Amino acid sequence: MQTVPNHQVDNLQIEDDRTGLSVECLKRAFLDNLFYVQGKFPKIATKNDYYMALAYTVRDRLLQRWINTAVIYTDRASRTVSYLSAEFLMGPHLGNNLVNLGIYDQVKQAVSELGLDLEDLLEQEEEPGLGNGGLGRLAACYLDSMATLEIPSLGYGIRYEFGIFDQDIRDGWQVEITDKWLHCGNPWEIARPEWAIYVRLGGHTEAYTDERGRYRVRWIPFQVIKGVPHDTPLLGYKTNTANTLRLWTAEAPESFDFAAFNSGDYLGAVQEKMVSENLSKVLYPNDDSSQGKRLRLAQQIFFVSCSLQDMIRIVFGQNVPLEKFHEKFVVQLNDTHPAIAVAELMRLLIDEHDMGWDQAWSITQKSLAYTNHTLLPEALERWPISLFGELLPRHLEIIYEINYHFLEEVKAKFPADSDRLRRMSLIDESGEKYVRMAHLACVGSHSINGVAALHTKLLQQDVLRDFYQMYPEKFNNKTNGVTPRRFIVLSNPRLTNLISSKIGDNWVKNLKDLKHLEAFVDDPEFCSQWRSIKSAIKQDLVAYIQKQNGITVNPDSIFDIQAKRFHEYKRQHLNALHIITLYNRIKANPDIDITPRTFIFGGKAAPGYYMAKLIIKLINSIGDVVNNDPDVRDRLKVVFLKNYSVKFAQRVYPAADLSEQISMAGKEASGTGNMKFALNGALTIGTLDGANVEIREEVGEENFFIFGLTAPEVYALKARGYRPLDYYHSNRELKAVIDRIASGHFSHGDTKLFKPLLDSLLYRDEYLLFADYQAYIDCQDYVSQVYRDRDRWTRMSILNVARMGKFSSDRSIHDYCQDIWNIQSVPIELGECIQAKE
Ligand code: GL2
Repeated sequence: MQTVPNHQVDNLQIEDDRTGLSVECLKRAFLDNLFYVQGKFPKIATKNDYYMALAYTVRDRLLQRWINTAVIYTDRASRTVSYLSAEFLMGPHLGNNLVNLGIYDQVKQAVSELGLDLEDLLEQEEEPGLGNGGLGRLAACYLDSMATLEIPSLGYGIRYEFGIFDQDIRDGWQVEITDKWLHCGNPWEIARPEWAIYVRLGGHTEAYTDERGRYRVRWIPFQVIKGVPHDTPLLGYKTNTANTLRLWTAEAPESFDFAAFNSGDYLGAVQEKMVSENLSKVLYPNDDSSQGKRLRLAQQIFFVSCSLQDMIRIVFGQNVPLEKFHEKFVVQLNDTHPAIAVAELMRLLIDEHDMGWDQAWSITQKSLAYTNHTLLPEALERWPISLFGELLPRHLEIIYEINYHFLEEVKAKFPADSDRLRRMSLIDESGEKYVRMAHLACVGSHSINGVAALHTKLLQQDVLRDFYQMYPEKFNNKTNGVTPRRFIVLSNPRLTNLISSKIGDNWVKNLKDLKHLEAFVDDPEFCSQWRSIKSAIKQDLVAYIQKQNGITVNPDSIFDIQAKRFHEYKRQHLNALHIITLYNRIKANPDIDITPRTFIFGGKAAPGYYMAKLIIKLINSIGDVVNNDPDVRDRLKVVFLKNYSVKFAQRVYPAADLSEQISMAGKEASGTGNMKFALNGALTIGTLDGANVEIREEVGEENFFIFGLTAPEVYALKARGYRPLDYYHSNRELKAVIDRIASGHFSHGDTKLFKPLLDSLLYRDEYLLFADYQAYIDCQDYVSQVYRDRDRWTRMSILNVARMGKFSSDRSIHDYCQDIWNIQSVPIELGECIQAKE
């Protein structure tokens, strides 16, 4: 950056143009950007022009902090967390930046004085949907917390041209539409072509002896891809720290193969460019499952190699010797998607930087830490050796060598236990050979953590048991958290204001302070304000549903919401069985007294996941019947809100009365939606799964609706031999529900449509819906009864919010810093960079 003399920095001109926060200054800057960046004037400007002008106005204010932060980190060579993640589900940036800069109200006023509505402009932002669900959103919450806690950090990932698909619903079925989030440009990022990095793929290796007589390996690749970083500043809440999200775009090293071009083969010349760019084209839309596709492995090595090489560039740039890589960087692997980092860092240190094996291994292990996010066997990544070796021949050799040393260690610790060697090997040799990425991550990291207490326990007892016995000291738990900035302050301003009017606003940074709300739980005025806020937010959602779905919803009904990815283990269909149970009761007795409910669903299914898509169809079909049956008399409504996203989630969480967290125990690693709902005053109906266990512990069991089998009970039942048909035959209401679906009642008489789903329940029921059915229905009946006592419900809601302090991502990040990263905060003073230069 060019040095600016001090007298000019203090000069009002600079303040006003780029950094000033007054309403007048914001207005001027906004019009300036409209003119100079968008090339428009108000009469012909589109809404998007206005959004862009505002985004640039806000970005200018971030840049001042971002550059200050970078200067200080560089000068001090600060220890830095690299968070490697194939997904970052950031959500819209504008609103969050306004909150974190503390200028939401000024900007609202500024645009309103220009005749515009801030909410309208916020709506305009295309969200970067670069993630599937919880795992990607967690990464985003963690970046927010790291900036807020002033922890130097870099988020590294892929800048997918197409993020998670847009979901439309046609005739009740999910239809996928490509997500063109970049079509109007992205005002938040800055491309850094000068820091491009080259990544090799394919080809073969050759052994040679170097000038010092050492055995070395040379990798002759088939293809080289160029990675171009695109940086987005991420500002902490009311701090000057702005960290960086660095996402890589794949390009061909040269735009044209000139040899092919000159020989007239134009298309052949462009071919390489197209093949290369494919790498960062699209996000794989599978949540919690892996399909072993070549392009996916290529994406993983691409972003991991770019990121590690970038870190090495930074290490050299800050005059840190490479032997101290692990002192400068700690690299957190967000699931196994970046686990190839173990082999890639070894390769970089040994082949490219001349280091010996032992030292390289020590640096690798000290640098890397691995977070596991799943207990589902289908999500544990493994790559067929043939595919792996073809794409990454050198990495395969390195993995074989790591495996050799590792199995020697296992033999030494557990002599004469060949079965253990087979189980723990980095290579699965039971049939076709595979590389096991979770094993690679465990062996190459100094820390292995789960994301909720129960999840970590189950990893230790089951999925990673051998590794726990081998390295007990590596294992630790870090219960997930969510950022209160986006998920209360931004998304629920009414609740935020009420809370702050009573206890001040410290809770935004210290979420445990919410406990001071408990003092008001018996204050009738406060309770009535609490209730009217929920009611007003529900009214907003009613209007939205009316507009989007054309369904009229009763705002006084229980807003019973299940919003998350569609997956059989999450059991949206158990929720559907409850709806039909109530419907059957009404059909049998139209005058029955039931508490009115609105069942709201949101979420996408992986495009190739047939059963999940059939569950979406079932819910929509139930809605079509129930919503239009005169017997129901508006006591039940079923609403499917299409295209669930972060933007949308922010609208939905605040409106919920009841949060559905009903996965089969032992399957949901943590869940984070459960936290966002409870933080907004919803009560939870849930199983003892994932973080539900800890949420219940915190809010008190009397304020949580628990039901169903526990994880050990699930295992025991399965071990005994589970027979869903027995439940079907012995439970009258359950049988009536299944029969109602089978009869074609929800499918215009078509008895085949839902047969695959019914058969899967009647003859397998892998996720034990039938076993949990009665407990669920009983619990829901209890919910309906409690809801009628409005004072009691309000009290429970307040206590839920007051006791959610543990689930701030600030707490999670604080724990990572202490137990895994060994890193301290680096406060940023504004202006220091300029003074430091003088
Ligand atoms: C997940 C888990 O399924 C979910 O329970 C957890 O809260 C998040 C974040 O830790 O990670 N694992 C996974 O693969 N996805 C998740 O959401 N997609």
